[in-house]
Amino acid sequence: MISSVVRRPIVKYVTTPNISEFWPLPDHQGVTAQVVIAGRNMTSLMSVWEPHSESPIHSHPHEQIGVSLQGEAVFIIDGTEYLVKKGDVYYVPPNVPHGQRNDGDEPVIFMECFSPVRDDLLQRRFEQKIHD
Ligand code: NI
Repeated sequence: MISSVVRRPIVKYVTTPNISEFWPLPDHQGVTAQVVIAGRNMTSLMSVWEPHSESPIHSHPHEQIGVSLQGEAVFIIDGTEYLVKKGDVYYVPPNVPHGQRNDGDEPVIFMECFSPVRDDLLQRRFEQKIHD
């Protein structure tokens, strides 16, 4: 039997990121972020990487797919470095060690999606396994 119950959406359908709501991403240097949309099965994050900022090498069970909206950065994925330029799209498989850094003099902006939901980021935390 098909339910006629319409489930209430848990997010707005359309939203505009507000730069004033960005918060520092723990364990990162020079990175601020905002959860743009919290979906049922995925989390969308926008992040701003100041010049010479970087993340730790870390891993998480979530798939991570993103695009550079501005600037270029180096991704280290499973030990290999990749240059991600404006408009480039990247994919990080689950549980693969990775990190990012901005070697340039311009801020970099990423829009990313994680699946499943990043509960830690919804609570403004960063609780991934950090690798030496
Ligand atoms: Ni990650």
